[in-house]
Amino acid sequence: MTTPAPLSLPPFDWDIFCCVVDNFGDIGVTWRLASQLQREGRGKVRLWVDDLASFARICPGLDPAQDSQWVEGIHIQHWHTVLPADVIPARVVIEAFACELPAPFVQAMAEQNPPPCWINLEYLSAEAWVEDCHGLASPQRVGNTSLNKYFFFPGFTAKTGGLLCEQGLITARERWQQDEAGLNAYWAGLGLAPKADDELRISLFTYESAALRSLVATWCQSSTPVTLLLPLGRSLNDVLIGAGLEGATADAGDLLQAGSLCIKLLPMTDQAGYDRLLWSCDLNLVRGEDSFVRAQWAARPFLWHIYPQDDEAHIAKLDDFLEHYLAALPAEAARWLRDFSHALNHGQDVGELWVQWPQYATIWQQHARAWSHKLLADGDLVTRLVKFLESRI
Ligand code: TRH
Repeated sequence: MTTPAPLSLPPFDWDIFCCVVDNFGDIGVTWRLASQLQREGRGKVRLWVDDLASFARICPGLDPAQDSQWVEGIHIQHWHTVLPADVIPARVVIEAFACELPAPFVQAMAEQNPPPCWINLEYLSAEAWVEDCHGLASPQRVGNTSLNKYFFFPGFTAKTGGLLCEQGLITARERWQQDEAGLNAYWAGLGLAPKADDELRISLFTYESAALRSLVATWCQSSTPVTLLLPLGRSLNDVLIGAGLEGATADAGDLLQAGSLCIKLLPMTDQAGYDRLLWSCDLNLVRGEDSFVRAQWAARPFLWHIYPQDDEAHIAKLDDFLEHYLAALPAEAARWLRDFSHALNHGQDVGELWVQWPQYATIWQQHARAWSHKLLADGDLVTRLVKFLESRI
């Protein structure tokens, strides 16, 4: 899958710069964007990444030891302080999440005629001010000239940049979720029996939270079987404590049992593999930005463990999202889900809330499907981005 970079590079249409702040979200979003642009024939893409080791965790085809390489038709460039000689900027330059572009690269942009369109792709947020700032230009002084940098905000409404969703994803999901034999084969591939009628399968990819301990403990006491699909990572310790398995050896592939709860430990896979996990489960607990978006495309109930910020800024962001997400639900179900989301994100005991799952599961399932459909009504992020660029270039 990985091929060494040829000596001379083609002209690029897109340069995307990604600085991995922590975890996998920054690279997760930029890799999805790069892949979609490439696959949908939007031109040649070069992705600059400062941390190839993190990238390789979600992209097994990548060799972190190589400075530059082609993966799935995209040129991956390890982003060092020193740029490769004679680098020519692409027609569109995207700095992800306000990562600062290297000064010599910006200089090279200013020397192009016409200069590239410069986009700052921002973090996803449902806050109201995003609509006012989406698409705004910020003039940047470069030597004797000035370049406009445009703010592009993903979001949940028509006045924002929308959400990343590649063409054909929803059709693929529908096919997957309706293919019972295929699902059974998928579970068998993970070493699991077909899902029983009364069983719940739940994926969990969150940060550390004491709330997980109470949730897992409740699942252990459940009157019906629960299978937890757990990619190894930051949630593991709380899950083990909740299940009373603290200190147990826990390796990818292991199957642990605690009362009614069966825990299947999974290795991290590529992003397509993670999508399939989300599509296959009855409920997904997700986090950050990209897994949060993908859970919405899974059209299944999900709980969002938002990326924690200082001074609780994330709770206001959670509420702004819930304002949209819960709007179409009956008041009682919406209240329950809001309480559940808050308790999860405040690290509180969620056992009592979980007990009400059977009461709200069906309406939540229907809502998840309608929500996924509604989100795409005004087009996906790449469609909106291309339209935006056409109006600027
Ligand atoms: O990993 P995250 O917590 O990432 C982030 C970063 O911390 C970032 O700095 C922060 O600002 C942002 O969250 C909000 O969560 P996220 O965004 O869900 O990214 C996880 C990525 O990992 C996503 O692209 C899905 C991918 N993934 C796989 O590809 N395979 C897997 O097996 C799993 C579990 C995840």
